[in-house]
Amino acid sequence: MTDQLVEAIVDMRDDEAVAIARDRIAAGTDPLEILAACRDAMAEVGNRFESGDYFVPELILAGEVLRSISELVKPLMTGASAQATKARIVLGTVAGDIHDIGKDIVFFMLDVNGFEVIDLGVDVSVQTFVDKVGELKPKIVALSGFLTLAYDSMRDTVKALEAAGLRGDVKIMIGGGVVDEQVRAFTGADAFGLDAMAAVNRAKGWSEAV
Ligand code: B12
Repeated sequence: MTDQLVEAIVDMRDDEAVAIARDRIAAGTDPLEILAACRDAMAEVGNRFESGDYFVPELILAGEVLRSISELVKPLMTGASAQATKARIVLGTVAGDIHDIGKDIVFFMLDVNGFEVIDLGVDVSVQTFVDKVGELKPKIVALSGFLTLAYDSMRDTVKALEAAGLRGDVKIMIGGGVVDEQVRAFTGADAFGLDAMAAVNRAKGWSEAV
């Protein structure tokens, strides 16, 4: 089935894409459905980039459209269940990777669900994660990354937390690009998640268990 929003994003009709998202919001469409359409569109933009039909400017434009749409959608998600702080979470995009749109959505969803989230930003060095975990003593560390090389950075970060004697104090989840059980095992993280709701559900499970 073709989706007008997906097509508009993929075809770089940025104003139209934002207008369609606005209309859907006005019509009461579930914000998660709108984000799912964005994800499909980004996957197709990624495919075209890989096949040489699109270049970095298209990635940038698609990223900007997605950011505009997620800004529209975010306020609708505040109903999720803002309640007392559940647990402190340190979040960041790992070393060598600057993709932050997915991470920012994860930040937002954790925040509105009552977690205290400290966002370290993008291209976060292994040492910064170690320093911040030592200083802030979070219960959970959330590592984001969209590049294949991010898997190495995730693994290095987990190993460095271990070496610093901090691994036993935290649960670690990873997410971003193509993550699965194999990647989780490679990195040494405790869990992986495919979207922001998975991050929230995992964090809820962990904060209730500890
Ligand atoms: C937009 C984009 C960019 C933008 C990023 C803008 C920004 N501020 O983030 C720009 C133009 C900067 C960019 C740059 C590059 N990019 Co880029 N980019 C993309 C694109 C098209 C979309 C990514 C995105 O934002 N998706 C939208 C979000 C919302 O997606 P989402 O997956 O639904 O997000 C959810 C999950 O990821 C999850 N999640 C995220 N973090 C976490 C964390 C945890 C703990 C959990 C549980 C869940 C979780 O929750 C999110 C919300 O629900 C992807 C293609 C794709 N298929 O993803 C390529 C892609 C990721 N980029 C790619 C490449 C190659 C690059 C460049 C190297 C290009 C270049 N030659 O310069 C550079 C790398 C720069 C760097 N060092 O990081 C490749 C990566 C290939 C690979 N496997 O390594 C991809 C896959 C494109 C492709 N198919 O080739 N890129």
